[in-house]
Amino acid sequence: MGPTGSGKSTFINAIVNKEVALVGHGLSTCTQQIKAHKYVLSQNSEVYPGKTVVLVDTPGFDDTAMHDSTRVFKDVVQWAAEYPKKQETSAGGKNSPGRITGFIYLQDISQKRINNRQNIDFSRLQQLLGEPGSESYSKLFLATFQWPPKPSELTSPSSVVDTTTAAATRGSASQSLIYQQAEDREKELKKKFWKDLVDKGARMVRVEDSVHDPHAVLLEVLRTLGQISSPLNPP
Ligand SMILES: Nc1nc2c(ncn2[C@@H]2O[C@H](COP(=O)(O)OP(=O)(O)OP(=O)(O)O)[C@@H](O)[C@H]2O)c(=O)[nH]1
Ligand SMILES: [Mg+2]
Repeated sequence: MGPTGSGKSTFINAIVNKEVALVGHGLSTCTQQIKAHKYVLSQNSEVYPGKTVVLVDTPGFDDTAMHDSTRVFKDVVQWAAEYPKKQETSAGGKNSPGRITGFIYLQDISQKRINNRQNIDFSRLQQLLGEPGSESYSKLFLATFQWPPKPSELTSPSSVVDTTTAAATRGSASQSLIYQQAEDREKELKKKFWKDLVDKGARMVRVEDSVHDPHAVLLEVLRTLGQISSPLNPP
């Protein structure tokens, strides 16, 4: 889940390593309907080898098609309840009742400001998850996405011998600044906008290709969820 354009569909494609979800490159919202994408973990996976995970792509909050977060939450809960019945009909088998095992909220870390609507969405997330102390919060992963590339090592000024090297140094200094600003925004999310959620048990996770790519994040989420016994039962 998350704001429109935060990269939800891209995130799913990166996990599955295939273009299963449609990614939008224009200004208008892309994903219009909730859609499940099944992903079978490899037999060598350290977490749940060979098991199938259902990744659910949702419309973005406050998108140009007017889905607000309350509506998306409601639709997802209803969708999850009905999903096993649909599987039963198509596969002819029996499935356990639907439940949402965990939420990943994606935040584009390159976004320069948190707007009022997003701030309201964070409060709505709390309404959805209920009282502090409930295990529900530990099933919420607040993931920052679209990180800038990690800056390469800066060349020391003494080694600057020509204009090409000087330009490269300036370039890498500005890369450094962009990266630093993203890290500062992450800190601000933690201390301010996501403080209540984090204090109540939600986990922050960085999705950064060079360090912690979407697949690694999925494994971390599954590992964590596996240690929590009760299902998430939003009101
Ligand atoms: N640079 C960069 N661009 C990204 C990244 N992830 C997504 N994008 C771009 O962001 C745009 C929106 O990506 P989507 O995956 O469609 O976003 P979404 O959250 O599914 O959007 P909606 O379906 O409208 O809610 C596309 O142009 C993507 O290529 C990333 O990690 N880095
Ligand atoms: Mg999408």
